[in-house]
Amino acid sequence: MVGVKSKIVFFILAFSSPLPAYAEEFINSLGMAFVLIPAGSFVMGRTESIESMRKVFPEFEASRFHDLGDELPAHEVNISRPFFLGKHEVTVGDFKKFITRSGYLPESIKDKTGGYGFDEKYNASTTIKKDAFEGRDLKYSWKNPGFAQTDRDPVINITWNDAVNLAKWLSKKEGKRYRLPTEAEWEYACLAKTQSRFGVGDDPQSLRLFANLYDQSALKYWDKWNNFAQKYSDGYPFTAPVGSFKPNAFGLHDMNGNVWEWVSDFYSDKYPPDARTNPRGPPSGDLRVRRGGSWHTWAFYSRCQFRNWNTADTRYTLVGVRLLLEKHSPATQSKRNHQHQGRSNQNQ
Ligand SMILES: [Ca+2]
Ligand SMILES: [Ca+2]
Repeated sequence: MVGVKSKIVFFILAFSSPLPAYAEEFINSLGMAFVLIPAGSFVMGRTESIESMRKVFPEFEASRFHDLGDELPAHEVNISRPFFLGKHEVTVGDFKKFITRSGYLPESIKDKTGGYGFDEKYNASTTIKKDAFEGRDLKYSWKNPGFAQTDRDPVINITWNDAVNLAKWLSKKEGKRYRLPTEAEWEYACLAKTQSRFGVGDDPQSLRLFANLYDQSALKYWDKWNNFAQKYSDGYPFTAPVGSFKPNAFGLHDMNGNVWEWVSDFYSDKYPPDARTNPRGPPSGDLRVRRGGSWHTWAFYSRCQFRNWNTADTRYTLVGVRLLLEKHSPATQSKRNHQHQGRSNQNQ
């Protein structure tokens, strides 16, 4: 049943951009907002040299740059169809509605191993484990990452499988097709028609208004990483309520930082060299990709081109998701066809 609360809203973008003068926004049955992203082409992967990056990130040792080979080769990608993408990361409140209404058991609870959490007793000089995060532990889950979150904060400690099940449940409920974005769709949306490091600029210190990253406000918890923190305080040592920072030119908030976002692709360590249309990644693999960095991530790893990965059952304090809604709903079309065929059979 299509949600009665669903509605289409048009709003004026209050800043100049190469985009149309208005963007289309869709609000789904859980109250989640989706922004229409136009079709288009872009260069996927890193175009700048390591030498150029070293000047911008002088605090990083050489090995960290050598690990960026999976951002190559830069290649042209065509996204042939417009799509709706979550204006925000999925929130604790969104996920709570999903759990309550569907009865779904998140993987950290179902497999009885729990999630990860921030150890509030952590002290860098005295904690033996030398890590502020502990787990897996049954006391941690999407409901409790060890620090306070509001219903508007991004949900974390959810697995790739949990994210996919949320999309499947919404699809069935609304007769539409929700899914995780592909890596290509995610990077295209992050860049928002720019060719830049962050989609909202190139200078890491320019992200103050755009991204919740590892900043001065986090230093009292992790002072050993002073050199890598943003030079300013963004006010959020942990997650921030979604939309606390300014959007990119597509109207998307928190593409850089706040939480890593699961995408649909299996991970491979290099891109195919030729141009592609709507690439979906390798057909099989052991790892799923996550994108965009988090509240605990340095700007270096929050670039639109950076790729990270985990197994599909990983749950962690830095990883959440943003959903994609297909503009044209094949699920609805397929259901109609099926019903039509069923009636035809009955009549024969
Ligand atoms: Ca922060
Ligand atoms: Ca994010």
